[in-house]
Amino acid sequence: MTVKAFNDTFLRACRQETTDHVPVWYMRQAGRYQPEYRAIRAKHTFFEMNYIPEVCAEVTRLPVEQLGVDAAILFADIMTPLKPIGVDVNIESGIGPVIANPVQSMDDVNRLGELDPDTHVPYIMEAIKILRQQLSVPLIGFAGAPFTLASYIIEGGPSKHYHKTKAFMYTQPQAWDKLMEKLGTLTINYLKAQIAAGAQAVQIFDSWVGALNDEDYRNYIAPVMTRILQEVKPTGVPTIYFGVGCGHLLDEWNKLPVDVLGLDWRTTITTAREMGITKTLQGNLDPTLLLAPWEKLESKAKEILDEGTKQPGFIFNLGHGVFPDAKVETLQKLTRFIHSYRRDA
Ligand code: 1CP
Repeated sequence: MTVKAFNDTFLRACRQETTDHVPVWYMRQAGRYQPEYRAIRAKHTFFEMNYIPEVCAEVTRLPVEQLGVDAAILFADIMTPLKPIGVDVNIESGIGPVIANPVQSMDDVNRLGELDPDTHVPYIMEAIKILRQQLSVPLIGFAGAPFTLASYIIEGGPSKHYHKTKAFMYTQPQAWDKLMEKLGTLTINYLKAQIAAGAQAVQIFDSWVGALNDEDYRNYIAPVMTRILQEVKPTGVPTIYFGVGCGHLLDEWNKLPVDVLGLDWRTTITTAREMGITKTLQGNLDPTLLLAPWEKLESKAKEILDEGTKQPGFIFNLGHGVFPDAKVETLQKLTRFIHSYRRDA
């Protein structure tokens, strides 16, 4: 086996260094759109794929080998570290996380345990170690952010309006604070353990925090996010923060001690920069465009590249995860297009 030279383009972009091509990876780059994934998934439950480090590593590598992306993201779920602390969660096909014992009160919050990554999720650390031996691109570790984790724990599963979550926040502020403190500590411990095992960057998914207005974000969420990011900072590993529909929160996000902000397609790269965002930006092609005719997809991708490359520190990604009905060939073609793009060319 020939060992490929390590491609550090993604890490250089995180640090706002110049790169010879625009680095790209895709949220949900491992998943149901891949026939190989579906074949492995047919033999295992979602969490079994997590528990067997060789399977986890294989699924993580699949899109790197198949698409040629510039980073790998560990195959797990934001719910993975919640199971060991007493959240009875299962990942159901076509739905997502479903929780049998949703949190409704302070007593429920008090019952949640503490995560000790080395004893509770040793398989994740093992998968990271295996991957570091095998990959020639950086490995991104990840965690869910407290609000987004709380939304599943309180709603009991996926939600549209997060009204139980927000009602909990407004009506039981002490229990909410305790929940944020516990989930904050869990996130810190989990990310630090992934970094110690070899993760070279970490992304914190706050997918659903856009349900809050900026004042509520400032009061209820910014303190716990600041604490998490400050704790991770001394590791020197780049941090990425992502959420859907969060354009109205960008001023708050810009104050966080984070390196990279992930945008969805509702906010253009130019708008974010005009708002004064100086951090590396990651994004932001609408994943639905993967289903559009190639010319439409290509022209939007070019527009994003033209905007992104106006200054160093840009990582191409989708504005949210790949849908199961996307085609592998489309993502391959898009990746080649991004890699061949040169500004002024
Ligand atoms: O390549 C990768 O990105 C795979 C690793 C990965 C990641 C980073 C998975 C596997 N899930 C996640 C993060 C995750 N999980 C997020 C944050 C990103 C996002 O917003 O999409 C969220 C919100 C979840 C929760 C979750 N897990 C959902 C969404 C449900 C909802 O509220 O709409 C779903 C469908 C899952 C299950 C899941 N996780 C991952 C995969 C491949 C799947 C599909 C599971 C299957 O095969 O049945």
